[in-house]
Amino acid sequence: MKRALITGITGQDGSYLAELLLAKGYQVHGVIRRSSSFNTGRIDHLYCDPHIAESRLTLHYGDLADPVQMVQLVYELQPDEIYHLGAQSHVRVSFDIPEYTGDITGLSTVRILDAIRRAGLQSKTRFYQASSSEMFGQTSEMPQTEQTPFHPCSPCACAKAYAYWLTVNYREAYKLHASNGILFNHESPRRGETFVTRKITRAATRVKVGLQNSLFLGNLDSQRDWGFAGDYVEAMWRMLQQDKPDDYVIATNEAHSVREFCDEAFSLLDLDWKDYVQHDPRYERPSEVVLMQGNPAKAKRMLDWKPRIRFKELVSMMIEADLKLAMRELAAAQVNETTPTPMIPTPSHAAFQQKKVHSGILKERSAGGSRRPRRLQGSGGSSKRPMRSPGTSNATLSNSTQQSVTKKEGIKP
Ligand code: NDP
Ligand code: GDR
Repeated sequence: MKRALITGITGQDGSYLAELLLAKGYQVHGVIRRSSSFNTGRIDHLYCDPHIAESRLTLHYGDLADPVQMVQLVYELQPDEIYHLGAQSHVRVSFDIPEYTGDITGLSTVRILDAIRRAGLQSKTRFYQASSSEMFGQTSEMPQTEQTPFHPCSPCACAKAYAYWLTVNYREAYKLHASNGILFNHESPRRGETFVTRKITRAATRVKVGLQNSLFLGNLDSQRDWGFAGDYVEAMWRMLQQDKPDDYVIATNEAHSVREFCDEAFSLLDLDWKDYVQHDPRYERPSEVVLMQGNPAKAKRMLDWKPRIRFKELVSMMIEADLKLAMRELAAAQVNETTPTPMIPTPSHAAFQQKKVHSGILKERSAGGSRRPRRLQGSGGSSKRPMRSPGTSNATLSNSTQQSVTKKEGIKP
């Protein structure tokens, strides 16, 4: 039975990859961070009681900042394959914590590569590095291929470029089977909620059920090549099954703007995104990657890989999943209606207050009236409205609820 070690197993890609490897009969080991709140939501469905003999998923506490523990884990497990997915992966946040990002996203790669070498596993352990299209940055070449020069333009992208070259270096210097997957943006219902696609699908569906009335975004003009995470982890696995290690672009070769994503997502719910989306410059980056589009021809030729899910299907899949989630949140908020109002509103209470503001929309829809949301009286609200102002306003919420909503928007990257 093959043994794989996944860093970042609790993330979007880690969860899909763990599913894939377990389905292929692997014994899977994952590194998780100790956290004061639960951080295993994406893999809970895969986890079995370790006392059960046939359990093939084992989790180990660890941190990519701790080289001693990583070396020990590699030495003890002697894995056949290591998928290094763990990272501080948020580009906007990397401008706030550049040094930490360099440590976790960049240096962690050399820690693991060197652990393989020092454990004498060069000829046994195959290594996958989660490289990124972000490394191309401000390139003028379109679409980008494995030959396109890098011009990273964020601390996250610079750290990824360092890790990319270390992977190439260990391959050349020590003959490690080490490959870079240069993956373009890939999304899913499991995508973190502060990345733009999930932020949009969460907001659109919450608007639909009356739990939210606005969405603050940064640059709507940037374009990304968005694929489905489930397809992309298949490519990772295929890279490590090749006789020779190499580097591959994984993409759909199709680019869409954030604006198009908003349009597609809100339209699926019969909503006009322009009624709800507002601009907030805090979500812009000091330097932006304007357009990313990748040509996966090499992956198709060498790995027999191609994306199965395209843009519209991806948006639809995410909207469908988030609508179910929003309905559950609404039901939970309705249960809370019978409990006394707390002095300091909890998120679910704040959401419920908003839902009450929006109850007019739900009534209108269920009565078969206009599909456009009814505008409420008493607008005033935010002064930051360079785009079209939304149909409803926080001014109708209680002061404390309004503060909690504003704070939440303010801290989300
Ligand atoms: P996520 O942000 O969803 O997951 C990141 C994972 O890394 C989480 O499991 C997180 O743990 C873990 N992690 C973060 N810091 C540490 C640390 N100090 N020690 C141990 N673990 C840590 O990323 P994705 O799943 O989307 O992406 C996976 C990888 O692929 C990342 O390296 C990303 O940069 C790269 N990539 C992703 C692309 C995409 O579009 N998704 C495109 C190109 C590359 P926790 O859950 O506790 O936070
Ligand atoms: P990205 O993804 O930076 O490409 O990094 P993200 O979804 O964060 O941004 C995509 C584009 O949308 C614009 N944008 C916003 N982004 C966020 N997060 N929030 C907003 O409110 C918002 N408004 C507009 C951004 O400016 C950007 O142009 C992802 C990560 O998974 C990286 O780890 C990975 O390396 C790259 O994809 C490939």
